[in-house]
Amino acid sequence: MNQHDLLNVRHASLNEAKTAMSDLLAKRPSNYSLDAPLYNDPHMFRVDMEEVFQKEWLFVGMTSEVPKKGDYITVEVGQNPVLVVRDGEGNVNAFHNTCSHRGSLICTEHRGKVANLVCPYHQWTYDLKGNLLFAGTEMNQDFDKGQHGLRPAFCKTAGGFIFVCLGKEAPEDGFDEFLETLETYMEPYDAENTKLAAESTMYERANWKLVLENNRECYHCSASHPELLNTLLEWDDTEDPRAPQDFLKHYAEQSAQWDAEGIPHKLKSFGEVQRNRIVRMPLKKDTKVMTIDGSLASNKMLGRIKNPELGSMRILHLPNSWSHMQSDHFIVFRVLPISAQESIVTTKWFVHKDAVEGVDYDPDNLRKVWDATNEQDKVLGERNQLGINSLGYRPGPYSETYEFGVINFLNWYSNTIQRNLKNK
Ligand code: 3BY
Ligand code: FES
Ligand code: FE
Repeated sequence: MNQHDLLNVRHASLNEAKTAMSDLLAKRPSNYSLDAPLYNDPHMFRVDMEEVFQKEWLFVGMTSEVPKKGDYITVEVGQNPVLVVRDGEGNVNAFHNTCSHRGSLICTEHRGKVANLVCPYHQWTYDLKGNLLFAGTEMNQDFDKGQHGLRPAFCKTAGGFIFVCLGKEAPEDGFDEFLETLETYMEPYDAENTKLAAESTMYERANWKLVLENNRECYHCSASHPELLNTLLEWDDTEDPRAPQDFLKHYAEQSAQWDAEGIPHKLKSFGEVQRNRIVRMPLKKDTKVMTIDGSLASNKMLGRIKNPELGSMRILHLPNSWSHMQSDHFIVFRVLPISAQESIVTTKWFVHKDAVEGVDYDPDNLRKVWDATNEQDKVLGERNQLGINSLGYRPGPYSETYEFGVINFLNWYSNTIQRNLKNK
């Protein structure tokens, strides 16, 4: 496709965009970056929203953010406001955050606590399972409350993670198997007994896929992430062919201890082309966690953990999350698209629920490395977007050793879009 053809794509209607997208994806070389419209065209973006973000499982938050009955968080998946609330039985439920009366938002904050879900417009009131309890006294006599509950979204939790799916049906693709393993790998952390210690919300002028691509490789790390590289080893997993002898020795020593302590660490991957993966990676020798100097950030270790050197357990969930679980705190990342060239990246740091701010941990120290790293990655992503918008942009080749994670991500993306477009 030449640049003129690519520009024509910008004017296509949504259906034409779907056809154009299928064609672009079907003929793309899988080791090359995508054609520009897939990163910057508003119609293509709508297809991403319909076929990926409105159909696939998404990471939204952690169960410890809604520890008690009536605690809720809200999240915006494109134009879809979603609310996630803990009910009286301890279950976490997700609903479209839109009232069954005339559609107003119900929960207007990003987190809070309620007895029931009360719409601020005309006070229709729903219980924590989404049943309509009260619709004022003004409705007709034949009004059936049973027909007007909140619209649920699929919601699953495992190992403290909350996932939602806005589709008509929830895709499987190894997801339950991933959740079972997540439960096992997260057991030492007792994520339910953690608390949110710090949060950052970053607005980035970059397509969501550029944010993900950037995260899926460390090719850029040595030039851009001095703070992160105080502790992070650049290999993406312990089977990385680039890993040198001294890394393998360090890993052998650490993993022998982890095995003795019953701490899971082996690489597991699920679904198509590693849609989900979990692996524990050691951090650099003589460092414990991702702080500036590698020393612990909190005095209270998580869960049943005794060994401060648990490296970082990395959990990937395409399309929108990665994380770093360490001995004294963990960090989760969530990407949500706003438009073709805008995304929101949310980072949250969790510590033991009994750790006391200012006594056991200093939030500034806790977040310093990843605040710096996120800022650096934002600049990289935004520059990437600007260059891709140029008439001079042509898809370029990925390094198969350094950028295999990017190749996997785009293969997952491409397969998912093509499959979902066919299944409609
Ligand atoms: O967060 C990660 O998974 C790392 C850090 C930078 C690149 N990425 C592979
Ligand atoms: Fe919610 Fe009217 S829109 S009560
Ligand atoms: Fe980075």
